[in-house]
Amino acid sequence: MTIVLKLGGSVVTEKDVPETVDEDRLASLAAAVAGVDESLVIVHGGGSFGHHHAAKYDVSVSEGTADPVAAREIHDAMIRLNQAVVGSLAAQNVPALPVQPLSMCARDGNGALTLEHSAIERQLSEGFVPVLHGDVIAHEGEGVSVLSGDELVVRLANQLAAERVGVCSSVPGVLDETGTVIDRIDDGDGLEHVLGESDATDVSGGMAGKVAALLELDVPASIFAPTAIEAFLGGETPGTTVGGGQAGP
Ligand code: IP8
Repeated sequence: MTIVLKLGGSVVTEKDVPETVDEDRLASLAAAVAGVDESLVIVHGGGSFGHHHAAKYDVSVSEGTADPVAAREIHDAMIRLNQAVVGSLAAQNVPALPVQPLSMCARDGNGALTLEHSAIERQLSEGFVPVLHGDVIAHEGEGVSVLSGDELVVRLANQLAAERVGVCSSVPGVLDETGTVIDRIDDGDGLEHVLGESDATDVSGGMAGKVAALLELDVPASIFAPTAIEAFLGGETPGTTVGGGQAGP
């Protein structure tokens, strides 16, 4: 079985403090991941690394920049966070390898994403845990634009035919108007209350962007808080289950 797990940027960093890793949180997530026997792909978001730099240059998933200085600044910040995530996993003896989306993904002029996944497939079959991240990628007519970790999760899960998808977030799921976790979301209708702005600087669309991206999955995804990671990795479906058509629990 293949599992794709996203570690949200607001989970692994202090999202309001530029370039600050939440070391304790990351270590506890890495310890949970160390117990997994299945094929596992990890994707992490930008948190206080990518988003601040992207916002500085007005770069988002749709608005690009042709400035190589800006592109490198955003990418390099994500590399620093990726090194911290891979380092924390390695400290728990997880066979983690860093993988850079900038080198394997691109968008065409309509925004359609291509991802060359053969190296990831080979890394998995050799027993490694590829660790990818939100990034900047070449975008036809735009220079580079942001690739969110959620887009990456969806594309990887569909192309690798992953059986399970988990998104570890700073909230226990998608919340309704009363703050209660919504059990299941099958489409975007009636979800205006979750389509608001993210609290901190977020160039990928916050929870709205996350739900919209996850609705493109072939299998259901669970959105859950860090406290539920062991339950998810143990086969449960904590938090909110999004998308996946009829294949849900
Ligand atoms: O936090 C965004 O990834 P996300 C990555 O998953 C950058 O939306 C470069 C801002």
